Amino acid sequence: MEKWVPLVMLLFLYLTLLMEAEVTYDGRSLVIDGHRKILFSGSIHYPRSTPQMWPNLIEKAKEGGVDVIQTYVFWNLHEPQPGQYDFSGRYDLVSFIKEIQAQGLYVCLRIGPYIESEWTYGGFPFWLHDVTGIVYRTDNEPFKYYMQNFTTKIVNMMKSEGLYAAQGGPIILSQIENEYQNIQKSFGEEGSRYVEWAAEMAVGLHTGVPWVMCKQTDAPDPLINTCNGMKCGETFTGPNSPNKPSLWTENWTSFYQVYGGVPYIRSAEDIAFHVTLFIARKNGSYVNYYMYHGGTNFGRSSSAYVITSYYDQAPLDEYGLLRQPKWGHLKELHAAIKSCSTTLLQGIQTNFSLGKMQEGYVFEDGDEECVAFLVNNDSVNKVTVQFQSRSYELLPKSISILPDCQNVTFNTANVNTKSNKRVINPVQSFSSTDKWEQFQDVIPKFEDTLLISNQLLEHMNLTKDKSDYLWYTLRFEHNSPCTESTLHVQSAAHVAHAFVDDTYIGGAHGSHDVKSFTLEVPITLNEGTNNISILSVMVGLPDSGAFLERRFAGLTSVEIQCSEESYDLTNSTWGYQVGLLGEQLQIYEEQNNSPVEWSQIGNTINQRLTWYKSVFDSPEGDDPVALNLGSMGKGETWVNGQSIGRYWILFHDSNGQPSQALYHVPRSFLKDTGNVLVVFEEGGGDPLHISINTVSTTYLDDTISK
Ligand SMILES: *[C@@H]1O[C@H](CO)[C@@H](O)[C@H](O)[C@H]1NC(C)=O
Ligand SMILES: *[C@@H]1O[C@H](CO)[C@@H](O)[C@H](O)[C@H]1NC(C)=O
Ligand SMILES: *[C@@H]1O[C@H](CO)[C@@H](O)[C@H](O)[C@H]1NC(C)=O
Ligand SMILES: *[C@@H]1O[C@H](CO)[C@@H](O)[C@H](O)[C@H]1NC(C)=O
Ligand SMILES: *[C@@H]1O[C@H](CO)[C@@H](O)[C@H](O)[C@H]1NC(C)=O
Ligand SMILES: *[C@@H]1O[C@H](CO)[C@@H](O)[C@H](O)[C@H]1NC(C)=O
Ligand SMILES: *[C@@H]1O[C@H](CO)[C@@H](O)[C@H](O)[C@H]1NC(C)=O
Ligand SMILES: CC(=O)N[C@H]1CO[C@H](CO)[C@@H](O)[C@@H]1O
Ligand SMILES: CC(=O)N[C@H]1CO[C@H](CO)[C@@H](O)[C@@H]1O
Repeated sequence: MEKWVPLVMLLFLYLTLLMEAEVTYDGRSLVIDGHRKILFSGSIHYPRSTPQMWPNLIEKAKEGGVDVIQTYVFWNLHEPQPGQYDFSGRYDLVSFIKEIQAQGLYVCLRIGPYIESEWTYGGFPFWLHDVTGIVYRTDNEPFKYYMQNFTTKIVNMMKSEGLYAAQGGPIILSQIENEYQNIQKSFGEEGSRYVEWAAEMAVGLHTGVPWVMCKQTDAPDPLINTCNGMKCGETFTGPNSPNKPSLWTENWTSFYQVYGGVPYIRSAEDIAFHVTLFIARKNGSYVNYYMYHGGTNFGRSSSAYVITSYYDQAPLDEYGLLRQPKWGHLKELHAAIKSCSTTLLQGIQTNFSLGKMQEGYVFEDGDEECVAFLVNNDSVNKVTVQFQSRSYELLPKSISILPDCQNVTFNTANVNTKSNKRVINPVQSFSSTDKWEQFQDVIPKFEDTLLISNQLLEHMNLTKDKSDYLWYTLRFEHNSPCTESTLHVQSAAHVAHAFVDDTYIGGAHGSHDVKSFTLEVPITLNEGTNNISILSVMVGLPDSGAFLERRFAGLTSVEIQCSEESYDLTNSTWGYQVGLLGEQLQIYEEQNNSPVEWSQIGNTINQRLTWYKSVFDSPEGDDPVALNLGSMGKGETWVNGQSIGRYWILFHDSNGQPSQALYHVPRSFLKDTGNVLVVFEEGGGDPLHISINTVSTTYLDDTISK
């Protein structure tokens, strides 16, 4: 036996050597195993879908001509408390990467660990806020300690699973920090020192693959500065060294959507134009679509005012279905570029004018190989240009690709893929009152509150992101007669609902762009004690900007105007309660013994602070499932104890429509029968008109596709 061991080991060593890929770069591209590569990459974030969806999403990306899957790493999910880690279920980063590897694609791992990404607190775990002396993202010892600790944890995990290309794994590229240049000025010298430190720290982890810093023009060697944006073919100032390639880490396929906003539709033609321009004009050799699949911000994971559906307009929609013609048009573009990538990567680039608004780019490799791009930047007129004594008609705002400098194989404005549209099939309704039970949440009494302070405390510092909700409650003694009294509340974010005794008197909210707001409502005061309670609500934590640790949310001043008198209650004695009773009791969990008495619902709709519960069977088939919550107001929904996200129907967009009415319920959250649906309604809604739907797409000539 013993004799065999060295032989087996040798064989094993030989096999691993065969598979190990060295990743370096030069002025043209990443160099994998000695070969330059043009790579198309697509962002898919593992916690925004489910492990059951991953294989299909990756397969569709691969079929669409994507070579690399790019993902952020979500620190707040993985380290909910310092030193306590969670990599289970949707958070299973290693399984996600192994699935990508199994399908033969590469990975770009953007560790951050600051990620922004419209993710609550930009991906930071909230406990960082309470670390003594911390200032995020600058030359600050406590911050650097935790950043290095988490980055090291992830890198070591990848290494121990053999996931770096240098070990035979799929990871070819990694990212430290994220668009730091946006805030660097706020930190002066300390900011520059931090960039140096972050680069050195990352390189010191010896992953064997290059690191990038995106939107960081001065990324220190050997890190590569990369471009984020919609038009990197026009905006990118280029690599900061001739030895570094032009890489585009975020080419936005759409834009994230906020409550009150409308979807940002970016056409397939426009994306194709700018991707091609980046390759032709900037020698671009890596383009990542942000997002290729956006998915869902489950639970309370979205950042301030960002809706639950994420980049639904991406080539794969929220449900993972092809969005056509985007997916198909980009697939054709990828094939056209790949057909001539050797020439693009080895050839010499020249450019020339073809007219006032027309230009050409040619890549020539010796006398044999030649690739041309003919650009028409006129967005109105098509034009005919002469190139190498042949005529070419160029469509408005388009680029023609000529892999042999003769024949056009692709024009960015000429879409051959058929368009499709989404079909929503209602399969179940909840229209009868006996399908529902309800539980009325309770407005806390001042004397029951556990925390008292004689000032208005900051919202996030109390909730620690364990809940969206914070009650501010006080007793107001009042003995003089008073006509036309009003309550004035100022809040720094995001929503406030005011109650006197148990009666609702009014509410107000801010928006993504203007977070502060004023609530001004008439109030009828009793002689004697008045119990005033204000529910402050956040819709996700902020995710960007300098000094995130110092942000202020919640109430900033409260005043009662009574006849000529004005009572400033800002520094009165306030009692606080974090979260709702139903949240504390976790009544959305699947339980045999409910901790509360659920009651039959009456005919009353539009009740505030009400929990609703029902049961439903899984729709037949495999089509994705969605709840239509269009009849509700604002709140959060759970299916079998798992939160499918916040909803906010009452916040209409400029067309008078809710920004999102349909909410994805992943198939893997469902059982065949007896699924428990729990809805917490904050603003008043009608549960009888909620419906269960399946989602599919149809091509505009009516053939159903998946
Ligand atoms: C990270 O911090 C934890 C404690 O929170 C410690 O156990 C661990 O050793 C640290 N890891 C590194 C790589 O510093
Ligand atoms: C592209 O590469 C060519 C060499 O083939 C070089 O002359 C040119 O300056 C590069 N263009 C850009 C924008 O980097
Ligand atoms: C070639 O491209 C460069 C950079 O975009 C531009 O400044 C120059 O005018 C172009 N040359 C011609 C002949 O169009
Ligand atoms: C096209 O024209 C616009 C102005 O209309 C300009 O901003 C842009 O840089 C031009 N792009 C190219 C590729 O020439
Ligand atoms: C957060 O609350 C703690 C008490 O719980 C207090 O000591 C601290 O000053 C507060 N921090 C901020 C930034 O409000
Ligand atoms: C205010 O709350 C106190 C204690 O909870 C209660 O005794 C009193 O009746 C309430 N006042 C009114 C007007 O409801
Ligand atoms: C409330 O107290 C704070 C300090 O605790 C003070 O700065 C502020 O001026 C006071 N506001 C009012 C309206 O009295
Ligand atoms: C860097 C960059 O190109 N940013 C652009 C991204 O797209 C938006 C919307 O079109 C532009 O406003 C930015 O300038
Ligand atoms: C594959 C292909 O279409 N080749 C054509 C390219 O253009 C030349 C000259 O215009 C034709 O002769 C080829 O047949």
